[in-house]
Amino acid sequence: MALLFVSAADDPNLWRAELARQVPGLEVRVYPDLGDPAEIELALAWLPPPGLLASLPNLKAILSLGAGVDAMLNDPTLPRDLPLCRLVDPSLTRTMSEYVLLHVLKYHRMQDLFARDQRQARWQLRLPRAPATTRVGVLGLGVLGSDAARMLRSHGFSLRGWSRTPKDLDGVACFAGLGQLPAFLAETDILVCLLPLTGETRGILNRDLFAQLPEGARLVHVGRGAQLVEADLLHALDHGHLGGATVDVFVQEPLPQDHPFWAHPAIDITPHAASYSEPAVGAEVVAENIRRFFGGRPLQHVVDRARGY
Ligand code: NDP
Ligand code: OXD
Repeated sequence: MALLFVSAADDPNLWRAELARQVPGLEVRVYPDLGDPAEIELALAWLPPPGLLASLPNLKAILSLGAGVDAMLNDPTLPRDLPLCRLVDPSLTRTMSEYVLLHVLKYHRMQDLFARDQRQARWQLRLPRAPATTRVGVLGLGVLGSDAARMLRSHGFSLRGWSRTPKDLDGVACFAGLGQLPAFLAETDILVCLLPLTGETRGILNRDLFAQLPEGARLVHVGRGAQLVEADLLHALDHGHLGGATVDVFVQEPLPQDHPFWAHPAIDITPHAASYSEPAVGAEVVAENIRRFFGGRPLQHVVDRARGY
């Protein structure tokens, strides 16, 4: 029995060493060196080539190396009857919350405006305000969204959050469902998107949604590229309704060289780098699922395929 590791974004040697330490005896093969495909029962994967997992005749479970599993679910050949587990990892959560805090603080402290002033050699005093005067809204209150909301709350920001089903989070005004989305948006100065990509969230960051935000609102987008209608963001920024955007995820990754986001003065870009799963930490979570698999116990963080996340 072997586990196949497939990822162009993660270091296979670090993961192999950590998994060997935590699950003695586990054989880890690194794609594309499959060996005998019939011996592979587990796959640990981030963006596997479409069709690869379907070609493993004895695969029993798929463990995602990412929190979002939309790309795997979009592969029509993905075996339907196998459990698919997403990554829920404290190091991924911490690094994401740090990223969100960093960029919310950037807007709250007007660092984006100071940067623009600097490019024009303009000396302009802008006085800081109390965090409670900045209203941050988090789309998605799952593992990542709720942690980011908690961290922002502890810095004193005024917090609201939106999810599919109702939530109760200390110090966070919670809204749920499409019916409550307008009320959530109307009082959000900085909008953070931490939604999974599903049929319902594809294209959700569009002209109509931006128009419901207060004038000058900022966007921090860390969900998935296809949630954002890129032309609508450019329109909202260029017509002054939105004041700035930080974008980590894109319809096409890597972002093409000639994409208008690169040079836009009101857009900050990072290359899908908001968060990171440290192998030593991520492997602990994965190892627990591998032990559960061997022991015939229920796996953790199994994706609800009907829901799409
Ligand atoms: P979770 O599954 O834990 O949480 C998802 C949240 O989104 C839940 O609160 C859920 O609501 C809400 N949601 C889903 N669909 C809808 C909808 N139609 N309307 C309103 N709310 C909805 O996911 P995570 O927090 O772990 O991750 C979220 C996403 O972050 C990932 O799917 C991925 O796309 C992105 N991500 C990006 C990274 C990056 O580096 N940029 C890194 C890691 C993740 P409910 O609670 O009611 O079910
Ligand atoms: C993701 C991840 O889902 O990096 O984007 O975990």
